[in-house]
Amino acid sequence: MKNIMEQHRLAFEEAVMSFVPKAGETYKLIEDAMKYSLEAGGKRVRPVLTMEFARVCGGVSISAIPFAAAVEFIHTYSLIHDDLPCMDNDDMRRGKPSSHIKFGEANALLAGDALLTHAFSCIANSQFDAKQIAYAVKELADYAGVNGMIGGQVVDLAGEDKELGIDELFIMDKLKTAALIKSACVLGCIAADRYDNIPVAVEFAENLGLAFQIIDDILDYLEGESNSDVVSGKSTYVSLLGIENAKKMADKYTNDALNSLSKLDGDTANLRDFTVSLLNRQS
Ligand code: GRG
Repeated sequence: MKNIMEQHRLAFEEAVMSFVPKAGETYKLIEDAMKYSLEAGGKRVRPVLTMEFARVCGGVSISAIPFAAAVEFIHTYSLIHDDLPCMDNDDMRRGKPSSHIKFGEANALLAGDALLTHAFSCIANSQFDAKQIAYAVKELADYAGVNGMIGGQVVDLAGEDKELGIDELFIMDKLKTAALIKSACVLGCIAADRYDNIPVAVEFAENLGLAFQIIDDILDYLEGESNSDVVSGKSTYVSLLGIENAKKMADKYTNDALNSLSKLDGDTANLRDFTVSLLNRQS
């Protein structure tokens, strides 16, 4: 029997393409571009967190899939835009040519825009009641917006011209990485009507998000010259703290995330295993 997070992932994979809108024949290219970037290859960390938070909070994991899809759509749009020549200029994503390499820069920009816009349609057209829908839209917009992922990306871009200190790095990653992970956990609570669990979900997600980003930096460093952030000389936890201290920092935030989970009253065993598995991941 597969573990529960793997079951969530498989259920999500089966459903995710059904959330992509059908485009008219003349402009079907946009549907193809959305599907291309959404196709399997991503780890689906955020959607499985939404589904598991819904379950831990007493809801049904598969009924949270429209919320999980919304978060994954936003995540995928951010990756498409991040790969563009005007941002990180990466030719490969999830083991395939990036969207702009495959479809051209303008269509990649539009595919990202379409995913961003449609994320809110996934929520608005879901089976949840009006309060849940309104709350989910507000939370996702806030975490993906100016004081969330977008703000983090602005700090990241500023870091191309000057070295960021460790405090700025934390500010950047709380926004760029942890904010969307927060939205995933919060939307799971909303799907189960457990608004009271949101503060703990946010605390857990901030710790997990920081651990996740520090590990991402460590993996990039180990990849060496094939990684654009390493080659461009951007500040990272590894460049500022050294590899051993970066590993200790990832351990610390993983433990903090596990401590946050102790404050939830549901069965958090799967979330615990998942948190530890992200610390030990190789990609
Ligand atoms: C362009 C608005 C805008 C934002 C971009 C998400 C992002 C901000 C940039 C992507 C680059 C990056 C390293 C972001 C940090 C978050 C992160 C580690 C993203 C990768 O997430 P994974 O590992 O990716 O979950 P997969 O492919 O597995 O879904």
